[in-house]
Amino acid sequence: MEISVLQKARAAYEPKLPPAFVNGALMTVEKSAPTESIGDQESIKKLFPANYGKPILEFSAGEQKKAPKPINVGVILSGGQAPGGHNVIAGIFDGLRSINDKCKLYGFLGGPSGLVDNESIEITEELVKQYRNTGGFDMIASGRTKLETPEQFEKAAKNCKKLGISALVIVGGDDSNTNACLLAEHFCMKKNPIQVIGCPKTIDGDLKNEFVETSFGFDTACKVYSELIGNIARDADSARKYWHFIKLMGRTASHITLECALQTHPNIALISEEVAKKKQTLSDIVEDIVKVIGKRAKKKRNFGIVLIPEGLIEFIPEIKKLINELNEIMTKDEAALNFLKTDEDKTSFIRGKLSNEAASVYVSMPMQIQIQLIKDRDPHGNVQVSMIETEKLLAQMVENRINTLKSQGKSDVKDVKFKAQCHFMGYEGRCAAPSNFDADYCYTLGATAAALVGSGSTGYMAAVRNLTKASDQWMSVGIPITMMMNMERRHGKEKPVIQKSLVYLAGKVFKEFAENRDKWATETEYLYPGPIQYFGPTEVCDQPTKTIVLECG
Ligand code: FBP
Repeated sequence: MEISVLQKARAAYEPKLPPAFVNGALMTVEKSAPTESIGDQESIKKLFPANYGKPILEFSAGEQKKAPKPINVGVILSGGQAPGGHNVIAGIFDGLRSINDKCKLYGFLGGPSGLVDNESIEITEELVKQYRNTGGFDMIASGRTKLETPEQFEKAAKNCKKLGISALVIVGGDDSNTNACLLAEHFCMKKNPIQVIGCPKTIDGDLKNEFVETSFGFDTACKVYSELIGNIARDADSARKYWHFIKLMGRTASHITLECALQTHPNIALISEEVAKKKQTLSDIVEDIVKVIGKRAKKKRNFGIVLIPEGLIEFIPEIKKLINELNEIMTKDEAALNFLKTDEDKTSFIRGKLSNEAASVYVSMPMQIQIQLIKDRDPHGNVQVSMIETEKLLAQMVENRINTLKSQGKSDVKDVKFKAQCHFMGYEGRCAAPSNFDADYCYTLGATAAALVGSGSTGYMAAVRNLTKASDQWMSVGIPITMMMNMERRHGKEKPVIQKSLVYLAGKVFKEFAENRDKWATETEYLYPGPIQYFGPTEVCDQPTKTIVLECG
């Protein structure tokens, strides 16, 4: 297989490991006092009697006395791709080899379904070599099957037994790690000694808390999007005729939009969590954008950049209410809806079932958006926000509003010449070659997962602390997954879940943005971060995100 020149050079990159791994993944473990879940302690304790209250584990260099017996481990990549996944696998592989040369690593294919359907490959030295420091999850592929029923757990146990697997590493987001903990608990209760370890992955950056500083992939994805936004901003300032509406992935949370705003200084960045707090309507948002467009036009700046988080519409209270009603109708009337052939028939059926308030919001939207809002939900029951063209919805509504104001002779928009270009950035960044930060972090996460396996732990998430410092000060830890849990209502039932982290409006990251945004709105102070640099001075190549620096630095 032919590979690019950069890929060749990247293959030779040796990810930095904290000094604790100087003798490999056979380490000394220090235990904290027993822990509590972040909320609903009684309920979580009852649901996880075997795993609740475990201590935090901190690893330090141990003696390199190989384990007497080899361990067979299975790894699963779950959910959306995130840069660095292959380095997690490489870290587990090398870590296991340091425990015992005969340890074997199996990759379950296509995500959690591979474990249930027994589709796997053995991950060999040769295979790992081809994927070190590369982006993507293509070594074993990913999938979104939810691993949550006792039947699936039993199939998983049977398939592990066939391969002699005594530990699983599940690399995923908040939902997948919650399910990893349910699986760990199931095995403990069945007295099945299979260990289950989780790994924090998602470009969305919403799997973080007091114990996990960031999820892997966020760093690289934000850097890729920021490069592209910077390029578009420079084009905007060169042509001086377009407003660019850029929607950014991130599902529910606006962390990606906020980080990209700090990296590029756009004229407008909407933050869903703030929209919800201020209870803004869609027309309030449009009005705010039109105001900025009007002010810039007065300065002869008929161009600009608007960043829009992917999950925005779910945070607008009137649309949230509409989505809740749509979810109910789509569940209750699934058969009737499936019977209808055209999108027009479906949307008109739905309109008839909505409350008056929700129906008036629904019909106010362009037909394309009405159709997108009733597309299939993902296996976790979420609206597939990446399929809703919020950027086009806003650009269209802004244009309509400007035309209305112009027809009323309003002076605010007198100088406006509005032409929009719409973009959606998501898939462009999810499989990028990991930045040095993600390459190092992921390799360390993999090595930590191997150390957790070596120490006989289960129900833990691999984590690395001190990430804003140089890697020689990083600390490798195991966090009991129950510790990050609380109870939340999902699909009408109370469920134990890892709490999702949304943008904290009183936090330093949002404050930094809020203090600067008025200036960025009317001036043209774009920053052009340029492409990720893999080779060169550390201040150019090894910088973590502004988010993590402000939160943990
Ligand atoms: P995860 O939460 O699984 O990491 O997925 C991240 C993400 O990229 C979201 O930002 C986006 O909404 C979603 O995946 C898109 O899903 P899909 O890849 O199924 O289109």
